[in-house]
Amino acid sequence: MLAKLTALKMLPTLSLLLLMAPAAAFAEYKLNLQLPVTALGQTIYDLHTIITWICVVIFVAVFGFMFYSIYAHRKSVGHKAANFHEHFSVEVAWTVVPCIILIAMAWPATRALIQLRDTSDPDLTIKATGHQWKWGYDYIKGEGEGISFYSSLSTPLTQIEGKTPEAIAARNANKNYLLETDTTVVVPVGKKVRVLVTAADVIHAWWVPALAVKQDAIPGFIRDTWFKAEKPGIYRGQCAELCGKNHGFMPIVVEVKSAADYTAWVASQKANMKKAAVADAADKVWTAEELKARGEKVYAANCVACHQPNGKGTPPAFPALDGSKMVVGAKADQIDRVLNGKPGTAMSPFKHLSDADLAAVTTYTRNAWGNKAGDMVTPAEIKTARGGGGAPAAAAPAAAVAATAVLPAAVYFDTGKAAADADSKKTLDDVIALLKTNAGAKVEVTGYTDTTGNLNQNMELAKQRAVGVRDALMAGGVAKDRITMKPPATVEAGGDAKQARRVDIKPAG
Ligand code: HEC
Ligand SMILES: [Cu+2]
Repeated sequence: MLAKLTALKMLPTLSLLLLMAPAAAFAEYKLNLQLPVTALGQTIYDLHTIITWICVVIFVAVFGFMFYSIYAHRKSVGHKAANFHEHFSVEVAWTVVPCIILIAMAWPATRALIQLRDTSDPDLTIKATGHQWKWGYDYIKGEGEGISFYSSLSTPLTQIEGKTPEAIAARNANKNYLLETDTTVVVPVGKKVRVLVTAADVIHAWWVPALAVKQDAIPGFIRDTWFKAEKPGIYRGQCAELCGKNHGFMPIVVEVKSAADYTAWVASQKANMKKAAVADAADKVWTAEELKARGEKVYAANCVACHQPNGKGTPPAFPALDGSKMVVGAKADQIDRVLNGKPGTAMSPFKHLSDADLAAVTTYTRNAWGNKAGDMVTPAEIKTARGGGGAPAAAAPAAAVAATAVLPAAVYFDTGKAAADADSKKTLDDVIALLKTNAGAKVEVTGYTDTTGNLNQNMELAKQRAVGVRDALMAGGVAKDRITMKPPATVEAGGDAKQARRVDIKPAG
């Protein structure tokens, strides 16, 4: 009897032990959140810990009290039930005490939530766009502005399929299995990074636990979040929204670097972009060999996951390109399939690759393995297929434009107006005149906004102003394919409001 009683009295202690046991038993499997590397992340982590313990204490106290009461006052020991109703002080106590506990928990939690939403005054802004199934990144403000790339899963398909003992061993040894990408988001340490999150097809979510960010990416909307990493390192995350069959195959890797390393990274990215722009100049004459060599790389980076390095695919899910009638057949069909994909299948559009990359990869597949089409696809053919239309632009160098005093030009808008102000009409006329005399010159158009007010509305207005400028240029006789529309950019809040309602026209390239 007494033994039974002590055992029962120990129940709460036992349940607490049970709660903690797994942590001791599987030390290498962490049963907690990832360690945060941002101050706000630490706040969230601490909140989670303290609130969990508050819950544990309440749980133990309530159940301890309940079990004790049931046991000590049972009928078999002759206990007589007390019979009272409406005990004023008890009722007040059990209303007030939980209220105080709830407020004590909600207060710091709300403060953290408000901080979480405060995306003002970032040092740099990056746009993350979810695609089925990869992430696209555009650095749109701050050092690194203009850098833009895609980031795809880099875990080899053999490891994912695990068909051989070697592949399974490799998978087991791979610490970053399904958490590794071909390119990484690089950011400087100790700087406030604002991330604009959106999606191109279905809802995704940008989630990096160590940075305490998790934001849904919704097509047609721009949401934002931020983080300020306090420790250099590599932090991994995933898409956190069930976004289709390869939902688990679009990880996120953020590399936090020191200021100097970040600057070096920006410089190397920009140098690569310049090199690529020079290498892909519209007037470049490609040889079949050059295209094939480049195509092999493009294929390795974009197509092997499904069509395999040997071009055999994994039928029936992924058809072989080696020996495919479409690949060695009419160029136009193949270009269309690669450019636009096939809706409803895993063959998604590859429009985001450059003309040169697409020409290279189609040329490569037409002539690799057993395929012997013996011809080549040029970037100009891709351009035509894109609907860019017409003959390639006459080869007047863009530098001719940069050398004049007209560009870059800024067109200003009055508050709330969709039409340019009077001075700017003259600027537009100058730009049109300039473009008429430089037949090959192209321009980039960027609308600006600031960080005050409603972000989506601002972005929409900036876009409308940019479209207004493009339409004005087109009305002046400038062909549409000579105007590249850039994503809206932001100026610092608190600056000259006029600058936040401008549209820049810059020489392209
Ligand atoms: C995510 C998987 C995936 C990736 C990556 C992929 N494809 Fe495909 N591809 C497919 C599927 C699935 C089909 C079959 C579509 C269908 O049902 O007709 C296909 C079909 C094709 C076809 C038509 C073949 C035929 O005989 O009908 C070509 C050409 C092709 N892909 C080229 C490429 C190229 C080039 C790349 C890289 C730039 C690429 N694919 C990347 C999945 C993929
Ligand atoms: Cu996703």
